Amino acid sequence: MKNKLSEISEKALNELKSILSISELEAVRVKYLGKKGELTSILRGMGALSPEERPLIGKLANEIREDIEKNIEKISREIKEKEKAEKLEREVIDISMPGRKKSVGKRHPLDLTLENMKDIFVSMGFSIEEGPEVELDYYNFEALNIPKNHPARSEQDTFYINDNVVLRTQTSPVQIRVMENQKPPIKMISPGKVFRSDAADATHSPIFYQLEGLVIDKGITFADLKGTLELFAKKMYGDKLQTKFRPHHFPFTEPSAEMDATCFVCQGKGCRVCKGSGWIELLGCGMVHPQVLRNCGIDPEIYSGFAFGFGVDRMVMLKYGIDDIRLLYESDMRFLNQF
Ligand code: 2U9
Repeated sequence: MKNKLSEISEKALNELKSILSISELEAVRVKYLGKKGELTSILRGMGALSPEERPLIGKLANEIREDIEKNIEKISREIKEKEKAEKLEREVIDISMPGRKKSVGKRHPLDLTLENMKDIFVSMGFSIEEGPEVELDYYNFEALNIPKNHPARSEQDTFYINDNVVLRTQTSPVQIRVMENQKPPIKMISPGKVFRSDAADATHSPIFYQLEGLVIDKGITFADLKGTLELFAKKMYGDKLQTKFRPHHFPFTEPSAEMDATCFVCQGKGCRVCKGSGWIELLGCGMVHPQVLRNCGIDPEIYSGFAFGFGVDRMVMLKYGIDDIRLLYESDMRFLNQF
């Protein structure tokens, strides 16, 4: 029995020397010290020993068990420490490596320009009004003096939802809704998205931005229109800017005009942006047509007013020298990162 125990002890300690992993270590523990392990079986068979032999063999068996357990514990610690060191080695940080660049969001040039324009109009006492982008044909056309079969309808390729509902082709329906709901004096702008079923090219996009304005009160004249729009242009592009008005035609204003301003790039000398003319077309405008006032329940014998409209995309393109409107809607970071 004694010899058997020494044999087991020697065999176990020998096996433990070549152990490399915790799972191998556990297998050795089970093999010798587990419920059905070799040492455990010996201890179970001790009943057959003589009463003199039993305590001696028992003591020896316990010593061997403790010895094997201590060895297992020691090897387990060593393996765990080795694994930890290897893990740390793998996790070494190369502090000389260049960091990852954080990409920070940018304001879109359309948004920057819109904010700039809105700030100026608010400083001049205008309120900002909004309305639906899906609009009744009545508000988008009829109320603005553009009946069915009017040539202006075919000029504006419209997205029709059905016979009575369209995607608004201008922000003017917002002004109609305000006039229906508010009594003059009215002094408002309506910035927003508009839609036209144009094929996209360098100067056309099916979505673009307009900023329109409306002023209605007693005694409003074309002089108010000129003064207001010239002041706006000077606040936007600088005091030296000059303006001129050319006659034009819109169904919703009479008389109508377009306002040009001296080129803000070359101050009127002539350059690439103004195509050598020294002038840039900034906006359309006019005195609100009496029929449009009547359509909204405002008596044109008592009230008069002026209206104007900017293409905001055009403002952005002129300001930054952008020659293709599609760049404003493609969300290409190589383009957007320049602002
Ligand atoms: C009401 C009455 C009159 C709005 C106006 C323009 C002139 C104009 C263009 C600018 C460039 C459209 O985006 S664009 O192509 N707009 O020239 N807009 S007067 O007149 C109104 C609006 C509402 C009730």
